[in-house]
Amino acid sequence: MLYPRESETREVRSLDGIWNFVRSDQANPTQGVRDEWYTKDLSQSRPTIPMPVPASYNDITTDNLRDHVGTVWYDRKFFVPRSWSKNQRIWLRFGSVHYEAFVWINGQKVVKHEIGHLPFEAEVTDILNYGAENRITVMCDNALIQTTVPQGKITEVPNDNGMTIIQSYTFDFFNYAGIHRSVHLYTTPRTFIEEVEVTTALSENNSVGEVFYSVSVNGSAANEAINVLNIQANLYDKEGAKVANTTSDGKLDGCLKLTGVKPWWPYLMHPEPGYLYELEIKLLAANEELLDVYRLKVGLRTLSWNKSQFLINGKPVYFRGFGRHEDSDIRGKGLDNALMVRDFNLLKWIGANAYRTSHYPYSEESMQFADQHGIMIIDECPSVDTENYSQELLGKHKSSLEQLIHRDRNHPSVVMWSIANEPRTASMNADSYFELVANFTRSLDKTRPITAAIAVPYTQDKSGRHLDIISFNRYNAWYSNTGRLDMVTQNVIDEATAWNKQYNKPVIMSEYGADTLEGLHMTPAYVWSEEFQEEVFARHFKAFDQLRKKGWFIGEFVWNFADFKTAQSYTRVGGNKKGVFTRSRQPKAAAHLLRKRYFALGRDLDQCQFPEDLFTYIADLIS
Ligand code: BDP
Repeated sequence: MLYPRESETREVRSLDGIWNFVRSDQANPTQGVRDEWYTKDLSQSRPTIPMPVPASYNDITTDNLRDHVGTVWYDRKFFVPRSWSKNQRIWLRFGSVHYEAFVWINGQKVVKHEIGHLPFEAEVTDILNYGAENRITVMCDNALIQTTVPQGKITEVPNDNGMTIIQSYTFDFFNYAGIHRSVHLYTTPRTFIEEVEVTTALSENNSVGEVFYSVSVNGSAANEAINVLNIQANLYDKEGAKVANTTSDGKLDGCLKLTGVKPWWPYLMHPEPGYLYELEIKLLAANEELLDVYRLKVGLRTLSWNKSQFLINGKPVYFRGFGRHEDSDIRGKGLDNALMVRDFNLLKWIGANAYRTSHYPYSEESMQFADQHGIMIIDECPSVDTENYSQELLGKHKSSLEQLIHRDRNHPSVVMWSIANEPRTASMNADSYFELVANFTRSLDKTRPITAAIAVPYTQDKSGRHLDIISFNRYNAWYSNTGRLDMVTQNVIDEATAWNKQYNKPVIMSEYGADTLEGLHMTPAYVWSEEFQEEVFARHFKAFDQLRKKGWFIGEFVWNFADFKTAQSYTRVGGNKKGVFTRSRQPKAAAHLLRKRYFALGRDLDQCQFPEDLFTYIADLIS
C-alpha cells in the first residue's frame, strides 16, 4: 500500500484534528451498532467529548477512560470540494487504528480493519457528497483475545458494583488504543498506480547500480488495455538531476541503471549516510497521455548474510542500537512529529545505527525518517508473547506480516523482519507454527533476513532453525540473579555462544537492561539506581567485546530507548523504567556511557569521527 503523496495527478487532504468521541457502555459494547449511531451525528445519540486525532484516547481525559475495555466511537464532519467529483477516484486512508476499526461515511459502511499499527484504506468515490458536507464515523474496539495479534484475555469479574470486564495481557506495554495515526482523503485518477515495488542491486565495487521497479495498476482501463499502458521511470539524485530513465513498452516493470552511484549507508558507516534518490513513476496511456504520477524515495543498497555475518553493500555490519516503543506522555501511541524528530536527534547524538520496532510496526513517517537518516530498522510485526497456537492465530499473524511487508518493503532502512517477540517457542506446536510463519515471510521477501527475539532457554527453543539470524533477550542481574553484577559477563558470553553453537547462525543480543529511576543514586550500585544501570551496561559491554572477536556476534540492543507506560503492576513504578532516556526524552547517566561506547564502536569498526563533546575535559594528564 502506497503512502499518500501529492503529485500533479493526486491531491491529499488531512482529516486530523479534534473529533467527537463517545465511550460505549462496557457492558453493552454493540449497542451503538444495534442503534445505528453511525446514521446521524454521534451527539444525537450520546453526549460527546472532544478527542484529538491522531492520539491514543486513554490519557486524554481525567476519568477512567484509560482502562476502558471494548468499543469507543469517533465522528467528525468534513467538506469535499465540488472539483473532486470530476473524473477521479477518492480514497479514505487510516495510518492505523488500534485494535479493530469499523468505518462509515454518511451512514454507509466503508471499511473494517483488524490489527493495530498498520494502514488501511477504502474507496469512497461513490459515497461522498461533492460540494457538500460529509460525516465520518469510526468505531474502535481495543479488546484483545487469544486470536488477536497481539493476544490478550477478557474476563468478567465481580467488583464493588456487581460485575466488570477486565482486559489482561502478558506483554509489557500499555494497550493504548484509538486513531493512532493520521487520517487522509486522497484522490487518484480513474486508472492509477496502485503499488510500486522496488529492489536494488550494486556492482563494480558499489559504483554501478540497478533499480528494479514493478508497478501494479488499478482502474477500468487496466484490464482491457494493460498492454497499451506504459511506465516511464525517472531517477533523480539529491540535487534533482536526472541520473537514469527508461520507458517500458507495454510492461509494468523495468530496470534503471546508473553509474557513479551513491549507495545508501547506515549512520556513521559512511560520511554521507542515508543517501536517497527520487524515483518518479509515470503511467502513460498508449497515446502518451499522462494518467498518473507517483514519486518515492529510493536508497541503493544490497543486503547479504551468511552463517556468521550480516553485510550491507558488502561490508559487515555491527548493530548498536535499541529496542524502543512508540510511547509518550498524554498522546500514548499517537503519532507526534515533535517526538519523532527529538528521538532521531537522540539516536544520532548517542551514536546508534539501528533499532527494532518492538513490538509492532511504527509509523510510516518514522520509516521515511529512518531512510533519510541512515538508521537501520529491524521491522517487527505485532506478535508478542505468542502462545496458544491456533489456525486462526496463524492466519492473523501471517496477515500482519503481509500487511507490514507490503507497507515497508521499499524502505532501504528496513534490513530485517522480526516475526515475533518472545514467542513461547518451547511448546511443541511452536516448531511447525514458526516454520509456516518464516516460510510465509520469505515467500513475500527474499531480500531480507528473518529473525525473532527469543527469550526461552536455547535448550528448549523450537523456532531458531527457521530463522536466518538469532536474536535473544536476557536480563542478567535483573530478572535472573537480581543485583548480581558479578554474574553478567560470563553468562552473556556463554548464552550467546550456546545459541551460535546450536544453530550456526549470526547472533544478536536484542534486549538487556535494568529498570532505573532517574535521580536515584546509590554506591555501591543497587537495583533501580543510575549507578546500577551503568554497571549492568558496562558488564554487558565486556561480554560483547569478547563475543565480537568470535566473528558471529553481530549486534547489541539495549532495552529500552526511553521509559514507557505499562499495565499496572507492583514491579512497575509508573511504567517500565529501563529507558536510557526518561519518558520526556532526557538522558539518564547511562546515556552518556552508552554514547561513549557506540561512538567507540563506530570509530573502531567504521572509522567514524568522535563528536567534540564526547569526552569531558578532566586534566592534562588524560587524553
Ligand atoms: C522483555 C520483553 C519487553 C519487556 C522487558 C522488560 O520483550 O517487552 O518490556 O522484557 O521486562 O521480556 O523490561
